[in-house]
Amino acid sequence: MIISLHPAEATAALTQPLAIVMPIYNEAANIEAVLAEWIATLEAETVGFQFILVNDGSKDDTLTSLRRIEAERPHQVIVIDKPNSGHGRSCRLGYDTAVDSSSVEWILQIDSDGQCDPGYFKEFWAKSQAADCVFGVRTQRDDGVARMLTSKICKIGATLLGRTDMVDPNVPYRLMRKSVLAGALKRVPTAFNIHNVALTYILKKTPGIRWEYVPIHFRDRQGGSNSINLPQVAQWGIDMLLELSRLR
Ligand SMILES: Nc1nc2c(ncn2[C@@H]2O[C@H](COP(=O)(O)OP(=O)(O)OP(=O)(O)O)[C@@H](O)[C@H]2O)c(=O)[nH]1
Ligand SMILES: [Mg+2]
Repeated sequence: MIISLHPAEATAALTQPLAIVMPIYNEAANIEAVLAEWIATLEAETVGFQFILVNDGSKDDTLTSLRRIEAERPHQVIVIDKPNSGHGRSCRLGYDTAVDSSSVEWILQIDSDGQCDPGYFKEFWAKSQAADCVFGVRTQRDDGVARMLTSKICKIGATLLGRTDMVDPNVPYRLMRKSVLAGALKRVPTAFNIHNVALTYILKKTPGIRWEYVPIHFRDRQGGSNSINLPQVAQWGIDMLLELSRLR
């Protein structure tokens, strides 16, 4: 049977130690290839995994693709279908779903457009054995100067407000131990928009967390088109600063 689960049902369906949270919006051109690439990589590791695929109100055929993959791999893929609320809130829904599961020990967040190369996962996983957070650092990027500048501005803003180096605060390639993620989520209001930056901010300011980083080559999106424009990026920057200034 093919169903799109509610978060509580998705939590109940999680049975593996590694939950992979993917926010997905209009990625019909990418999603099957991206998942095939990631599943091939993860199956070569010894860890049991399940994807939490958060369809963020896609207007293209993404949901049809997701349902097909879910039907083929019901033990590896869980789909949550919901109206559009943006990358941050979609990640948050995935995180909340994962941390409520007793089987989950680790949460990996990656994007769904193929920018996150699964070739780095082995290094993330190896580093996680002695760490609580393993975050990517986008040292090489194929997605253009505007994206690089946006990330730099994000880093400077978060670092100045937090008075600690936030490294690559918005990186969408991050592996977090459930216990530390659950603690950080309690301090980030669900109504926030830019959840990943807020989470980095809280995690970096929490004493005792063991950090590791993996330098990554961030690819260009593997298909489909960019749906982000300058006014939207400016609005996110404002949201981010307002939200970070509210965190304690
Ligand atoms: N643009 C956008 N992406 C979303 C949304 N909800 C979830 N996503 C997903 O969030 C990830 C990041 O969005 P992208 O559009 O790739 O943003 P980006 O990486 O800054 O830009 P490009 O890859 O250059 O298009 C993708 O995996 C999207 O599928 C949303 O409301 N808008
Ligand atoms: Mg992208």
